Formats: sequence, C-alpha cells, structure tokens
Amino acid sequence: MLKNNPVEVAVIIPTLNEEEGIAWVLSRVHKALGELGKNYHVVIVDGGSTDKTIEIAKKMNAEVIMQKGKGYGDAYIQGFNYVLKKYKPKIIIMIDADGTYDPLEIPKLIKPVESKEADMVIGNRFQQMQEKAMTIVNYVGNKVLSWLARIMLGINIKDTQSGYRAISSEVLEIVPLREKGMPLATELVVGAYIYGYKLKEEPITYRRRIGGKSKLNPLKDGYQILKTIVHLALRYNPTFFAFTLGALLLIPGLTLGAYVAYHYFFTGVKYYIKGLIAIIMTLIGFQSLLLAILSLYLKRMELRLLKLLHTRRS
Ligand SMILES: Nc1nc2c(ncn2[C@@H]2O[C@H](COP(=O)(O)OP(=O)(O)O)[C@@H](O)[C@H]2O)c(=O)[nH]1
Ligand SMILES: [Mg+2]
Repeated sequence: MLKNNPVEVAVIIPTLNEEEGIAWVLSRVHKALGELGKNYHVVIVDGGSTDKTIEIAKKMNAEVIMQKGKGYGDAYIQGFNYVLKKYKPKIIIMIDADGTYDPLEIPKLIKPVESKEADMVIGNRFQQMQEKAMTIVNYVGNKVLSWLARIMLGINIKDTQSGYRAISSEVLEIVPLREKGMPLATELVVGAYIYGYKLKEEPITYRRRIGGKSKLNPLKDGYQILKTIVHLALRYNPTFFAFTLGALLLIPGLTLGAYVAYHYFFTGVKYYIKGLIAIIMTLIGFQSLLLAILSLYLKRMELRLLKLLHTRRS
C-alpha cells in the first residue's frame, strides 16, 4: 500500500490451511494490482490455520486478521466490515487462497465497476474450466443452483456461487449479509440484485486447487445454498411460488371440472364430491395466479423505483 494515499482497492482472502496456494495467489495479486497502478491493500481473514498460511501471508505483504467466528461467509462478513470501516476502499475484491482463481484476471473484473457499468462483477467459471477443476457433482450442483436463482428470482447470472468478484463498496454497505457458511456468495448476488444494483459476469479461468483440501461439503453446502435461495425468493419475489401453486391447482382443477361437467351433461352421472374439489382447486388456483401477476407488477415497480434511485444518486 502506498503511504498516505487512500486505498482504492481492498482484496479480501479467506484462508483455512492454504499454505500451498497462498504464496502463488498473493504474488499474482501484487503483480496484477501493481501493474494497474492502483493503491491497494490485501487483507487475509484466517479461520485458524494450523499450517504456515499466516506466516507466508505476513511475509508477502498482506495484513492478517483472525476470524472470530467460523465459516466462509462469516470470514467475509468480518473482512467486509473491517476494510469498509478502516480503509474505505472504492472497490473490494473477493478471491480464494487455493489458486483456483487467477489474480491476474483482477483487472478484467475491476474495469466495469470503475466505469460504473456494473456494481458487482462476478467471475463465471463455466467458460474456461481446467480439467478436474470442479467435480461432476459440484459442476451439476452449481449449474442447478444458478438456474434456480434465475427461475425463482429472475437473476440473469450463470454462476451465482462463484467466489471471484469485484464489488463496489456501496453494495456491501447496503446489502444485509447473514450467511455464515458457503451460501454467502449466493446471498450477496441475490441481495445486490434485490437492491437494484447492476450485476455483470465476466468469463474467468477456473483451475485445480494448488494443494490442500476443499472445505466445501457438496451435499450439506448444496442444501444450505438451496435453502438460502428458496428463503430469499419467498421473502423478496414470491411470483414463482404463487405461479407454481396456481398452475398446480388450476390445471388439474379445470381438468377435473371438465370431467364432472362432461358426465353431468352427457351421461347424467352427478359427481358431487369431485365437483366440489374441482371448484375449490380452480378457485384457489385462479387466485394464486392473480397473486402471481400482482406480485410481478409490484416487483417491476420496485425495480423501476430502485433504478431511479440509483441514477439519481450517481
Ligand atoms: N477464514 C476462513 N476461510 C475459509 C473457511 N472455509 C473456507 N475458507 C477459505 O475460503 C476459500 C474457499 O474455500 P474452498 O474450501 O476452496 O471452497 P471451494 O472453492 O468451494 O471448494 C479458501 O481460500 C478457503 O481457505 C472458513 O471457515 N474460514
Ligand atoms: Mg476452492
């Protein structure tokens, strides 16, 4: 960091026993940001590494702070609060310590934030993925979760779990973050979208871990991320659920109604219970659809208002 100059870019790296990857990551972070001529600062949030991670990081010009709680999300929340308060940077970079993301690609992520084209730029891992960089289970899981975020919330981002990002500080000051574990990455994308910030994706290379072990538990973390998406969708954008409920009731309700009506008029058989069920399903289904349409209009209105607010502010 250049003395007496305000920090423009803060890089936050969470670490938990990453002695094999950290040096490679830090040397390339310094190279990338040094060449850009930015006044930057690197903060490592360590979750209690028992190997040489901390020692190496300190030697390589990074500030190391110890994580108070536990988990990937908790480390980032602490790191965000720390740098926002202490350094007030314009842009914050999120990157892992295991060498899966290449710091030399930082300029590509920073540029759209600097030019105000986007408030958060997310590295999309799916376009240039090294062989075996991601297990098949993780690959499919990440695709499915990103797809769910799209259909449930309307977020047009192909890799919502990517941990490589450039973010305008304002986003982190405004968006509330609670997730202590891996779902933080998703919570941050969804939150930024809901608060009307502009999101952009840039293709990045995704590499195999340099060494050490992944802390991601595909089943447990995948389920947690799914829960996060569903909770956020229910809270902020219930259109999907209201529409699904409407369709699930209305289609069979109308079919059953047609069956009952056919028999009533053409065979003379009167199905009272079936008729009643058909009416109830149709009525609830129809109301759900109306609710879905209404919530869609409200969402659109909210997005328009937020857009207006953001343009006025910038
Ligand atoms: N401080 C801290 N860092 C963590 C924790 N869990 C994971 N990390 C770090 O977060 C980054 C991403 O974790 P990783 O295990 O590679 O997850 P994956 O990329 O999803 O397989 C790495 O740099 C880890 O060292 C944690 O509980 N605390
Ligand atoms: Mg990793």
